Amino acid sequence: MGKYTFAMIKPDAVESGKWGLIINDIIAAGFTILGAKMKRMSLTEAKAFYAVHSERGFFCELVDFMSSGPSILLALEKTDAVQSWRDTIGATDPAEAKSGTIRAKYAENKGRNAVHGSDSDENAQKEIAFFFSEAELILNR
Ligand code: IDP
Ligand code: MG
Repeated sequence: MGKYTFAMIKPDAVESGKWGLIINDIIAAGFTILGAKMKRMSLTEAKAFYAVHSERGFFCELVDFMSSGPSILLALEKTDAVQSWRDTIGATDPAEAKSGTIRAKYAENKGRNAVHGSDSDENAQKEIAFFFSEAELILNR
C-alpha cells in the first residue's frame, strides 16, 4: 500500500466550475496535495496517457474529451492513497457510484465522469511522473 496517487479533475468538471467543490472534498477526505497544475492536454498527450485503453471502443471519445479543455492535475498523498482515492471517487459510471462519492455528486455520465484516479501504486508513480517533475512536488516534509 503506497502513500501516493495521481488524480485529475477532468474538463467537464473544470468547465462546469465544480472543481472547487472537488478540491474541498479531496482535502476533507484527508489527502495532502503534493502538486497541482491546470493544463489542457494535447490530443497526443491524451493518447499517450490513456495508451492502455487504445484498443477500447471508447478510446477516440475519451482522448477527444480529455483534450477538449483544461484539466487539473494533482499528486496526492495519504495512507493507502490509491484505494482511498478510488473509494472517494466511486465507480466509473456515476449511475453505479455510491452516493456521496465525487462521481455520484458531480459526474455527467460514464465518459464525462469528473475525475480520474490511478488504479495501482505502479501506475500512480508513472502517472505522477507523466505530468510532474520532482521539483514541482512538495516532498519530504
Ligand atoms: P476509471 O477512470 O474508473 O479507472 P477506466 O475503465 O480506466 O475507468 O476508463 C478510463 C476512462 O475512460 C473513464 O474514466 C471514462 O472517462 C472513460 N470510459 C470508460 N468506459 C467508457 C465508456 O463505456 N464510454 C465512454 N467513456 C468511457
Ligand atoms: Mg482507470
